[in-house]
Amino acid sequence: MKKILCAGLLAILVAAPAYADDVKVTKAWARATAPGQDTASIQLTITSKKDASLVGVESGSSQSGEIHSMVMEGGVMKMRALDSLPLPAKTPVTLGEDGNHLMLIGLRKPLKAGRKLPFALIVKFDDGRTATIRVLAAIKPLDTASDAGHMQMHMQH
Ligand SMILES: [Cu+2]
Repeated sequence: MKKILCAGLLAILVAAPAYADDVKVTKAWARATAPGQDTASIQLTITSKKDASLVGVESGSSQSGEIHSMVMEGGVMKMRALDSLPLPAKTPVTLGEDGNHLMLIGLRKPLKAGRKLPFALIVKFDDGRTATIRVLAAIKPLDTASDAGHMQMHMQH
């Protein structure tokens, strides 16, 4: 990562030299989109060296991004947008397993399996500083069986 200083990464290092390094993101992935689907759910593991919160997600590939959690409401699983998600120091937080995930809304083009989806996470440290972490998510082939339920929920947003 550090060896490749593309223009975008350089900008981050200049803006937040110490802090971009304090957050590690691994196993980021999304599913390829089905025809007509314009949202993408991203799963990943994020670890911050210091107490912080995940406060945003954005991508040039979509109009907006949200942090989502799944909650039971009257026996029905629903998604709710979170303003922030706590990232306790040195504790890996996995978005995906527990129903939390990142959602890109208004995709500008379909996600194709095998390509990469660039996006950025906005992390706010408890000392008030913020950092932007650029990540590439792997795009996995569409799994229609397990994705149908998720898409259904998003149509009800
Ligand atoms: Cu969602």
